[in-house]
Amino acid sequence: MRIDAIILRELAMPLVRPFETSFGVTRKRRVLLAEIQSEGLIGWGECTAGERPHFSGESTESAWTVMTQELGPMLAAENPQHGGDCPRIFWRVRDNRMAKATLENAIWDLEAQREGISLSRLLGGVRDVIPCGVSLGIQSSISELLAVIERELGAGYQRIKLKCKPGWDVEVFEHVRNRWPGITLSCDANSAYRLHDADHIQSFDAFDLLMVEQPLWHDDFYFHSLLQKRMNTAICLDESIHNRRDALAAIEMESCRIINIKLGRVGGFSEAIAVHNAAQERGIPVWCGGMLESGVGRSHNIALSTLENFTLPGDVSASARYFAEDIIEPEVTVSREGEIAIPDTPGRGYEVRNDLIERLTVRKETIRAMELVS
Ligand code: OSB
Ligand code: MG
Repeated sequence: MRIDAIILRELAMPLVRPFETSFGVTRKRRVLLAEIQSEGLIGWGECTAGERPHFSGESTESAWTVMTQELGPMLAAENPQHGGDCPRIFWRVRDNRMAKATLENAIWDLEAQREGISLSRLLGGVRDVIPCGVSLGIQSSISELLAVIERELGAGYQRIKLKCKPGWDVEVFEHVRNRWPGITLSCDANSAYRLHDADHIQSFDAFDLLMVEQPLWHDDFYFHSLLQKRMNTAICLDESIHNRRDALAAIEMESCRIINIKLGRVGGFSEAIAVHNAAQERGIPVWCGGMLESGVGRSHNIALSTLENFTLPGDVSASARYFAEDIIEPEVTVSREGEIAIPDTPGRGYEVRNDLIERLTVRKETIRAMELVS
């Protein structure tokens, strides 16, 4: 594929409601989009970095810099045939996986369009609908949270994930379980606990949770393996898993029994598929995480979730839960059964709304080929 232009934009997109995790509150997304033009086709990618480097070391600003100064010029100088060529093109740049995924995923989108097949099919997907869950932020009160859960269950979502932290955990689980004894429930600590909390985390076993996501350090396998040995509830790793090797190490050490796969966190579709396959071969189920994406990133998550071993409901939900207006058409909707239907048109299967994207753009840069690769 000849790369004719790479256009990078930053969009300002307020969330319809704030999203609070153990590491902070997000009110307004700074969404980075890559538009790659190639031989009359356009592929789109979205950067999942947070506004601040609090989930991982990447941020909107760092990803912008790495894409405009390093990855964009490298890619523009190449002639990739497949999305899967990108890791080789980007090999000199260490880390910065969310920045890499932005560009790689746009190439996969282009490849699917060129082949005239859906992105799901190109990836090897096997589902025509995917099961959906929701991730619910920390609320101002338990009664507020119960009202939110009631609304999401009413909408059909198959699994409720509660963000938790010390002081917003067992009491919350108790209220939720008393009200809804049978629902599929999980929690996500985003690394809010330490080893001295081990007894406390173990007490989560009383609430029949599907999993406890990333209770300890963001970069740990070993202490999670000690904790997993003490718990009946499955641990799920999110932040710790950056690639296939990490997944193999975590599975080998029994640090987790479930893996959350996020495209940005692992650097794009190639590595996401590799993590998926490694987990599948070892009997470890996976699900697709979310990073408050706009419709572009959401459509990538939807396609990824069609792979065979994505057997658990993901954090992939309706556009309207996040944004008053999404930048894709149609926006993502979820059925009363809590499922998203997979589009089978070429590429991602959702049109981008160019007029709205233009209106939301606060910064734009066209990237040219690197002239001197040292
Ligand atoms: O840990 O899964 C997480 C959002 C931002 C950063 C990290 C996480 C999340 C979510 C929200 O849980 C998932 C979503 O609804 O997009
Ligand atoms: Mg998580």
